[in-house]
Amino acid sequence: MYQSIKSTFIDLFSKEPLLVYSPGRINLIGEHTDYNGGYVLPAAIDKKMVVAIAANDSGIGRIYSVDFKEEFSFDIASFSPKKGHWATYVMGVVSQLQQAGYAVKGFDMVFGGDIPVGAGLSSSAALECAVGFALSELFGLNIPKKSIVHYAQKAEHTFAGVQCGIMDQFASVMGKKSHAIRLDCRTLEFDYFPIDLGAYKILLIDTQVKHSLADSAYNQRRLECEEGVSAAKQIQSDIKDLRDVSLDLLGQLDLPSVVYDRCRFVVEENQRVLDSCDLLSKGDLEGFGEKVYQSHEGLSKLYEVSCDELDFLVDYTKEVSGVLGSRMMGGGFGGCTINIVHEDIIGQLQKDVSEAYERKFNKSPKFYIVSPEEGTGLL
Ligand code: GAF
Repeated sequence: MYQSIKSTFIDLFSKEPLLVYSPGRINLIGEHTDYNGGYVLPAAIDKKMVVAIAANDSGIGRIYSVDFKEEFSFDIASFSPKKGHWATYVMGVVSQLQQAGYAVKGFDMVFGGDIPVGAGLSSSAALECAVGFALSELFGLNIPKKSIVHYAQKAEHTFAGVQCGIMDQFASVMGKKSHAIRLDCRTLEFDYFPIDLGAYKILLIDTQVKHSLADSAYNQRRLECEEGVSAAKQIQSDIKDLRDVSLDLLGQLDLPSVVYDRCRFVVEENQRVLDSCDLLSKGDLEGFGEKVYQSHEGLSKLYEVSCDELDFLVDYTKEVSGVLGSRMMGGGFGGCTINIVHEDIIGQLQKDVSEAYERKFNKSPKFYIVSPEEGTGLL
């Protein structure tokens, strides 16, 4: 993959590029907690977005997408968002760096990778992070890695129009082999949490669907959480985020039932992250698996970000011995489930799930066995 991106670059621009990568991510548990000041447990994976880049003298950003087989150019000195177009993720990061006072000059870029798009593995965050890191390296900007995380997130807000939390970009940049990142999304304090699942593997099952309401529903969930926080502040003024709200306090608030359900999910999910870390530290994989199933139940019934395909896949595994836990992962409305599966049954499970899923939805799922890997770097 790296070689083909590099040779595409040389064919198009007739010079040697700098090559950088940034990975996609999984999340073991802690969904929709990041923008509520809570905890998450993600990891970078061995699926990457790769950027080949070199400077030009023309003040133009020239980008070629290997996957879309399409070129796009913009004037570095004057440009605006192009929502819905892949180039907006690149331009969003350039814009953030410029606003922070970094001198970004003209560049030629080719990007591509093996993170499936729309599968909930954060291909867009990986692209943003790769672009931030590539520009920093190319122009000697020395941008700290945590700032790249921040600019990539802001690019998503301003140029893609999704009010995402910090998890995806943080995991992509800061990932570490064999470890998850236990991240406090309010303070950004984190530690690397060793992931040793013994004979169990992390199997992602890709529904191959991405329902179109995903972005607007995501922003809507954020607003519902903020409504809960505003009501809680009336009673307890030191509350900053849903992370500070107890179930007890939540029960005292006069909230519309939908808002109550959303907030209840977040409060419970946040606790599940902390409990899961305790369980994993003790090697209690069964206990962790139960938390994973509970997480899905909440995402589906209270937070309502699941869909028939995801629910089907999770329910299917409940009958299979050798699966410890399963849940939808990421923003929702499609993408992948994450499953903790004994290595001896993975082959059979894939076969059985494929048949059942095809019968029900008339399409085939995809499977990826993944493990925690290193974050953003030079190739
Ligand atoms: C998406 C967002 F980008 C993340 O910030 C996070 O909120 C996630 O959905 C849900 O946990 O991936």
